[in-house]
Amino acid sequence: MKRFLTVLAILAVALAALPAAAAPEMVLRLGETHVADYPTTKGDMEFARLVEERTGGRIKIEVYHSKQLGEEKAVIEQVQFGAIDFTRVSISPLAAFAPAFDALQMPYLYRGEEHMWKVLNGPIGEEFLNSLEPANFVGLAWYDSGARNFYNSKREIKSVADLKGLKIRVQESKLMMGLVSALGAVPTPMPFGEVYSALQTGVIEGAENNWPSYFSTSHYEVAKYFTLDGHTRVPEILIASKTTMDKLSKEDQEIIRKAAKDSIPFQIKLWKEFEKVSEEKVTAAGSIVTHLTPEAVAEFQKAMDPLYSELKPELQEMVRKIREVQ
Ligand code: GTR
Repeated sequence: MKRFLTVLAILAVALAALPAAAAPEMVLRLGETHVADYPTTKGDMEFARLVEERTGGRIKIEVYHSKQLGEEKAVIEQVQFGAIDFTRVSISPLAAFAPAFDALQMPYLYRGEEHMWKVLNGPIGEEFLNSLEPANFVGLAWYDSGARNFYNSKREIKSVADLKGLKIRVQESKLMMGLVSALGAVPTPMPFGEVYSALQTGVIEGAENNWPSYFSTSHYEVAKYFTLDGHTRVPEILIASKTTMDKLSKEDQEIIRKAAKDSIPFQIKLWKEFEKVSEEKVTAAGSIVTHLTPEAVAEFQKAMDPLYSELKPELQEMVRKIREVQ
């Protein structure tokens, strides 16, 4: 009995010495459309982990993946109102709230991936992150999203003519509607989560996205023709509600900004790995991948000319600056 009591006493002393798990003072929410094991969602989670660690557990960010808080556009609206604290989105739908962002997602704008990162990591990228405040957002960080390509259920696309008349789903973005129209196809804007069944039932015949999204949404099961036309590189962005940020101390705002930036290399690394896995998986599952000839690429690029000439002068000026970045 005595021995038992001694053990109990030791245990009690040991337990009392353990630091109590601090309950967070603030729990914030981040909305994400992708599933939990998607590289971008893991980037969000890394951001949340860094914030929690660097605030000693005072600020906890809960990541609601798989559209639990709604589709992309609806979540952006709620972040604008301050009802949701953070989200990670493609800049395509964000451009409806901050039109200058169209300049960053013009077709065939970047000479390649390296050029895009030079732009995003330089003064232009910083200017865009800071430009969101009048719309009540705080731009935190850029994430990788590869290049977007067309895929469809009907036929191989080897030239612009092959796209003619195809009903192609686009994000809720005017620019993307114009892009698809310029190629002679019929743009159909629709939330991301509705694309699979729309392809399956024939409401649409195609869509466009990067390898990871094509794979992770299983669109490859219902649209097996994938053409590597790389029409756009659309960066993704982590944003906060300015309403939320304004409630925080300057120090905590800084922790959040830095944590977001520090999560970028992690997201990019996972992105690269998952791009490869996605390509392998869809090919093994029977997707037919078409590489364009240089002539066909030139034809796709030429078809985009009207989109550039229709841009507002200040956006044309931004495009010029982006192209100058070496
Ligand atoms: C993905 C992107 C999502 C969403 C989706 C779409 O590549 O990561 O945020 O914009 O495309 O096409 O709706």
